[in-house]
Amino acid sequence: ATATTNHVFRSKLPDIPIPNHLPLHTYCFQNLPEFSDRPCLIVGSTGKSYSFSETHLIAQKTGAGLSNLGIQKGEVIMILLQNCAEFVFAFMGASMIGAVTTTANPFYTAAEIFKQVKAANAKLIITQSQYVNKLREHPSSADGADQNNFPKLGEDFKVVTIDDPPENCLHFSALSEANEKELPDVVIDAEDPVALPFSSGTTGLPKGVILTHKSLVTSVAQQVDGENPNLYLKEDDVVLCVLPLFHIFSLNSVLLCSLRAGAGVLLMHKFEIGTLLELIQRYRVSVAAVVPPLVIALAKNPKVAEFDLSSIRVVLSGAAPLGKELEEALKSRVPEAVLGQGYGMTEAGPVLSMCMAFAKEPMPTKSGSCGTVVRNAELKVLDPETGLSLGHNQPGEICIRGSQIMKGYLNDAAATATTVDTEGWLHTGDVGYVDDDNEVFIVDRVKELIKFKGFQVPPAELESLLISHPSIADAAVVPQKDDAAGEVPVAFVVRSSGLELTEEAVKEFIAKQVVFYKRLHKVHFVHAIPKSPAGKILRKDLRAKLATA
Ligand code: AYL
Repeated sequence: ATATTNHVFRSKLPDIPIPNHLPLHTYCFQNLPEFSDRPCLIVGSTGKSYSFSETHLIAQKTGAGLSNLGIQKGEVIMILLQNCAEFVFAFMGASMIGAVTTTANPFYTAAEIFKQVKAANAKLIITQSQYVNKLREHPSSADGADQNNFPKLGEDFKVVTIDDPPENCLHFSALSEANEKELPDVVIDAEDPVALPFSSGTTGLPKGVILTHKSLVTSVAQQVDGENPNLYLKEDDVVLCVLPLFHIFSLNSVLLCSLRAGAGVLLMHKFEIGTLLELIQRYRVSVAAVVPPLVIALAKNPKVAEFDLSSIRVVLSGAAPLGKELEEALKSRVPEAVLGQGYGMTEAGPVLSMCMAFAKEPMPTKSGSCGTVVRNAELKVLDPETGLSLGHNQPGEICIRGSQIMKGYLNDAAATATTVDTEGWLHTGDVGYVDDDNEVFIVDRVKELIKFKGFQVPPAELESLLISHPSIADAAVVPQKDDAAGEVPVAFVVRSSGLELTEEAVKEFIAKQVVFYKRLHKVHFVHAIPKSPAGKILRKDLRAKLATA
């Protein structure tokens, strides 16, 4: 290894002019005249499709409708939906009136939803009737929250459903059938927020991540713009959208990139292997964005052999590490396709690196690599000891700088300051290195975050719930490796009195309050949680304990 240097890594592709002065919707629909009649959205479950011009028009109507319902520039709406066309109309429509969209998982419990509604100050929620009950029942105050402190349906926020509206709710047609001529004439600054996904980042509870028009335009351009785009999407591509749009991977790299490039988006509201294979075959899906658990299904499920997947030319895996053996196993199933990874983090806008084999003029890549840093950005690898940036092949904390990264966390200057330093570098909490060919390899994570099938499980959230239990004195939650999910959360718990509290009771207590993927898979009772003199949980020690158990 060479001595420490101040090394900055760049893309192998030249920088390009990026029109990041434009609002996101203007940028995404900028090339629309070239493909206005081509299919833009295809709804897998019904076969209904919307052309680019139809999608653009309904988004405008939806923007006008949001405005008619009182949503103003800078205000937040929440989309609480599985993948569907309405998701797209609402997100783009909100952008058109300068409003901000926060997205959440419709499987969240009432408590999880309310925390986000409150933190984001959402004025309107777009959902499905089956989830409305969760918006009425005020979550139990397990974390000591005051019942009167919760926003109320009808008073603090309106609810719109995409199906038959329950009492006090409106139907989505109130938005999508508004007169597009009533779209208000708002002036949008590139630095205005447009999306507010929630992420726990390197530490603590989920926080609102402010992504501006400039961030998202830059990120999309880094992927699909230029004479030699890093992620080459064309008009005749059909891009699989089975990963949830409420997560930034799918929202950015699937939806926004396809809109910009003129590719069709095949929407699937949930993952089911049979339906997925059938739709891939029927619509001749050419680009598939996946997460490692989906790669497992495609590589191992015997049903795969019964379908024609020869249309797939690109498989993009992201959001969690993809093992080499798994990559090889998938290769044998789709031999014509190029397989590679994207590496992202919500706060990074989100894409840091992308496989160069996806470029219009592809370059060879190695199995296991997460791609090369995107163009118009700088990446460095920090030595945790010296704070200096490292050269090739030396692992350290990955940092990224560029116009795509978040503006900051919502109402949390302290967390923003620990994540983005004064020179503009975003510290990811991921450990990785850049090899001699400038390919990025992620080898570890120094942040708390647990990833279950690519979904975030913030330990601090589970720890605060655990500590709220009357019989628990202290607790820590760490990841445990798992073949199917990548990682699962397991807890170390100190009982406050006696030995009555059982593992089952602890698991049950958590399961009632959180979405399925945050459930504890194991509880270890201990006498004390190992902590540093400053009181920080020594997570490494606990993880090591699990590894040797
Ligand atoms: P968040 N390999 C290993 N770890 C990964 C990878 C990868 N390819 N991608 C993401 N991670 C981990 O905010 C890493 O620890 O965003 C990172 O800090 O939910 C964390 O997940 C961030 O989790 C793309 C490709 C977006 C990927 C993404 C990832 C968004 C996940 C767009 O094109």
